Amino acid sequence: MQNLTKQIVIALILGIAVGIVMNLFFPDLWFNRVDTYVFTPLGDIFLRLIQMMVVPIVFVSIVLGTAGLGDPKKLGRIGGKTIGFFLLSTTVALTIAMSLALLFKPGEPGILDTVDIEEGYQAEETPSVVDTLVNIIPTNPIDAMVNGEMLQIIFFSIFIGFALAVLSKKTDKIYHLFEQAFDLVMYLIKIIMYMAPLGAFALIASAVGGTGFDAIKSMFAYFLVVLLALVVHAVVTYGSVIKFMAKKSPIWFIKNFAQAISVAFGTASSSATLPVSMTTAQKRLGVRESVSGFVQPVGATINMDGTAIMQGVATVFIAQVYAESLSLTEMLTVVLIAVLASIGTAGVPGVGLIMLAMVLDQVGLPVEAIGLILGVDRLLDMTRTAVNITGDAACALYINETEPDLDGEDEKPSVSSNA
Ligand code: DAS
Repeated sequence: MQNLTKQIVIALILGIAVGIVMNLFFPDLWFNRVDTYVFTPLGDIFLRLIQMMVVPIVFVSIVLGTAGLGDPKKLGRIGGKTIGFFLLSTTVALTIAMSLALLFKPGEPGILDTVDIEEGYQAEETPSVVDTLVNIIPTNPIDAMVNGEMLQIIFFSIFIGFALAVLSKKTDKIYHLFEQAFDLVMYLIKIIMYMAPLGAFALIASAVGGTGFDAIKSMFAYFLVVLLALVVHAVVTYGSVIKFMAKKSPIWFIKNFAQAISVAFGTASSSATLPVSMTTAQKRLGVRESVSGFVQPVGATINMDGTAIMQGVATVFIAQVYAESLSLTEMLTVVLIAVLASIGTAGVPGVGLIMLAMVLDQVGLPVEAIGLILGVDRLLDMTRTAVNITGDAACALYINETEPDLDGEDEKPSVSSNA
């Protein structure tokens, strides 16, 4: 397990211990002094650092993710099939996630509705579905960035990325500028994530100190529902794709792709796992290099089913802890944002949590509640990253088995007969 992961797990355990001791033996001291002047400010500092990076990372990574797809005219059928598969599978992932969260209610009985919530917090009235879709188009993109209108920022970013893809060489300097901006943003996030253990300690201690064992119960209920959704999506969705669309055995797929899955789990980074997942898909699953070379890098950039699952469960969970119910429009907004945001979610540790802050903000839920789930997020990050890259490989296998050899393509390598 990575060093940062160990630190966060230790911070989680220490935070729970401190929270329980303060909640049981020093409640007055806790509320009047310790939490007010130490833990809450520390947690808020970490959350504000995360929120500070949302607009930059969404804008830069979605522009690059879209531009990286290449000229739509040249994407051809494989490109269209791949992107269609990714958007559909992420939508299915979110549907599974939110359905299970609504079914098992991990956030009830609404522990935070009895604790002082952010002054004046009220779930904002959300517009109708039609208004939500029309409002995606920003009348002033700079204004959208200033006000954190994320759907408008995402739309504008996709538009720019599309133009960069079509204009290609004419705008390669701008493209490289975005590449450098991406490296800058990811470096800043890396620095912020070093504060994650301290942030996790402060936020979970504050949550447990304020609500006692209820916070721990809610946190682990959330953890279990996310894990369940990840397993259901991997087994049902990917299993069906492999069996009925790629006409292969899911058991054979898992046995041969297990090495890449374990690297993704260990690194919590799709990007770091990409070389292994591509080699494994080509050598063990028999995916042609040309298919693997397009589908998996694109998938590592724009296809994050595991991350979308966390965001879907977390949003419903946090609404429940504040005893709020999400309207159909709000749930559709979550799906739309999470699917579009997955285009920009970079394949590095912890970035899904940053995107979650954006999703919560867009449906009027307080970002502070991330404190309830931050402690277990790193463990979930490892699991959801494994799902992210498995989805990319399942798509690559499906494309490989259903698309004829491309011009001059290398022959499809023979794969063991027990496939
Ligand atoms: N760790 C990210 C990845 O590499 C996913 C996430 O943060 O949700 O896929």
